[in-house]
Amino acid sequence: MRATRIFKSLIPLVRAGAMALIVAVAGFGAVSKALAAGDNPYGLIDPKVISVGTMGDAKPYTFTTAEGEFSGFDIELFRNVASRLGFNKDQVVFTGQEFSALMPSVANQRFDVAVAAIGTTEARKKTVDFSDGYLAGYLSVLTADKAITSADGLKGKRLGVVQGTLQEIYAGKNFKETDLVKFPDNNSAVSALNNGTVDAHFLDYEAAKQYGERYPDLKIAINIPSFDAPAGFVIRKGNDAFREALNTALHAAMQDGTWKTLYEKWFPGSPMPDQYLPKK
Ligand code: SNW
Repeated sequence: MRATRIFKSLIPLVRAGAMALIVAVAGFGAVSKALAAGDNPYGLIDPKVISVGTMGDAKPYTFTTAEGEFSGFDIELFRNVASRLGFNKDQVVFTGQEFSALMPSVANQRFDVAVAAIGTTEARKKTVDFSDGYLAGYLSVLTADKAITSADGLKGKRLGVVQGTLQEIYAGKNFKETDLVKFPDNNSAVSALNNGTVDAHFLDYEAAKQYGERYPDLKIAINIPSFDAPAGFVIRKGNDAFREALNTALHAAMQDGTWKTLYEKWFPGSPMPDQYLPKK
């Protein structure tokens, strides 16, 4: 009897507490208002922030600056897209991870999205979903060895690949009699290349170009087209509202010239593909 009475007397208190919480949270703006309404339209881990998995050593796509900030084409494009969904700079949180962990981490809800020049393939679509494409280019072999000018030249050589990349898959299928050496990230592979542990490293074209500028002995020797696997934002399977919102914002960023501006900033001198430019 007594317990019930105490319990009942607590109900208004609990109600008041909940109301106070909702009123407090509602003060933080549009995103938080949706939260107060119990709303999470994009199915985010935390409705107030977009949690993004990325890489620290894939410059100029994505990398960490000396100040420890994430930067690069993919990062700036994603920030711009997120701002169109109402998420400002502080509401987009980037975390660096090994490439091979990115897609599993999205599938396991550690991140809402992965952004790191991740190519769209049927195999990957079995575990995660992709936004529309925003970048298409080459897979490139970087080396100081002048004997390497074609797949043939890789025979008997040691070639670095980052685990889980399209480069790993392509090399395994197409570079016969080449020793593949798997690395967790680009920096460790390029260190191995510079100290002679491997003869070449296989990575994305713009990142290869960047390492070539940093270490002038290293040249791009082979380019493999990867236009059938354009990079997209990777999201959890079935998170359609988020995917559609990202696509709408992405197309707006292409249409108003934002994409072009970022492309010219981060990939100067590279040919400009017209499929992502404003349509008349
Ligand atoms: O398939 C290409 C795409 O055409 C564009 O050139 C950007 O890079 C790719 O998406 C391939 N990127 C690799 C992959 O998806 C490696 C990504 C990385 O190192 N961050 O496996």
